[in-house]
Amino acid sequence: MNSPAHSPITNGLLCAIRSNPMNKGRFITLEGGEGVGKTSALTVLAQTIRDRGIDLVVTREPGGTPLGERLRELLLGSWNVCPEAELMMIFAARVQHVQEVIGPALDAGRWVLSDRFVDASYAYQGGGRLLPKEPIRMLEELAIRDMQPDLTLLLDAPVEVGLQRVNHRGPLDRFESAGLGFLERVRAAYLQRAREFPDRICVVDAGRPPEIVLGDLVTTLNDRFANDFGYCG
Ligand code: ATM
Repeated sequence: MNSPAHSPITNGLLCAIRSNPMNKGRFITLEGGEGVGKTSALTVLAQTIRDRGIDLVVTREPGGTPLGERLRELLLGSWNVCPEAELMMIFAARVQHVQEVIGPALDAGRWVLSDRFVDASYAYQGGGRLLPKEPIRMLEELAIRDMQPDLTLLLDAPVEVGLQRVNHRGPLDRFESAGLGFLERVRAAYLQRAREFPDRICVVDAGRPPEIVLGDLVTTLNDRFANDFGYCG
């Protein structure tokens, strides 16, 4: 198999079936560095799922709850936040998100599409901020236990490509302005996660024109519906 960085989107077909009782909803996450096109991807993915008549909750991290959204404002602000505080704020938002939104939705048979989840902490706080993996793993265990996504779509593009896109959007936030080295480490850590969890994480080459990337995302999702999600609605 190609390395995740160069895998075509069709590697979605190779992603193995993850066990999940049929009566529970499915949990899909979207990940990627800065400027990889997550916003349009989220819209297209949500539409593709809803077109099948599925009851979908679209949410995001950090955020997704009143507490999480307040923490998000603090996290993106321009003040000094040390890496350890950043990690704990993100997990405070996450545990609230899991208990208040994600868990109840999945238990009710609804599907959840989240703009970022725990892989982002390994990428940004582990890779970007150079925090060791062990405390992240411990917080993950405490906050989400076995509530891992059924499918994660990782939009991957060279850092310079993403930066060119965010530079056109206006003032940069605390993460976007953390420097090239930080963003390179975030990308590398995401790709490392994809190598560690090839069954769950599908890497999408987001350096291509948006219409091609979005088309590939829909194909991957539809492949999943046909092969793994056991849902032919
Ligand atoms: P969005 O880019 O998805 O809006 O997320 C806001 C920031 O939160 C994002 N960087 N920027 N800009 C990365 C950061 N973040 C983390 O650092 N760790 C996490 O676990 C999550 C979920 C987000």
